Amino acid sequence: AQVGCAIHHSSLRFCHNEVDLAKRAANNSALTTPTIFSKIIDGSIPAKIIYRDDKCLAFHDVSPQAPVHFLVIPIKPITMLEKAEVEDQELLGHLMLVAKKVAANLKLEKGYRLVVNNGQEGCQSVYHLHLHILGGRQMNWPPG
Ligand code: TR5
Repeated sequence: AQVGCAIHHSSLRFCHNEVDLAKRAANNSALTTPTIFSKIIDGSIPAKIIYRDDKCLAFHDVSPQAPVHFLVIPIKPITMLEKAEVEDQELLGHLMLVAKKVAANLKLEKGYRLVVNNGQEGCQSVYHLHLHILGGRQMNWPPG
């Protein structure tokens, strides 16, 4: 990735190294608080939103890794799975049920994959909890 590659939409096309992005995010709180996802929630940055309710939002990933790649995020700014609490149990379940509903709406009848990247070694680059839903092609295992 480029030196000085910030985590925002316009740089993404020049910054393809996800591991490098994750390292930068973990080591630079200025890039992570508040995140780009807060701005998608408040509408100040556009996204292709496909589902919204009072607890969460789903939108297409700007850098899709499969024919269908969308994210489901809570409105509540939980930074990462590791920081979720027992009080978030219902919300976490809700995110998965929304993922399934949106996947069905997008006709992913043959299957799909859910991913949660947690922290630097999990390759997390945006510190607002999100589920990745990938589909529309055969997935492989193990992931990289
Ligand atoms: O690496 P993790 O698991 O943290 O995933 C973050 C995901 O957010 C990546 O798949 C990015 O491609 C995605 N992303 C990043 C931005 C963005 C986005 N998806 C939709 N819209 C986005 N905007 C406007 N800006 C981003 N920086």
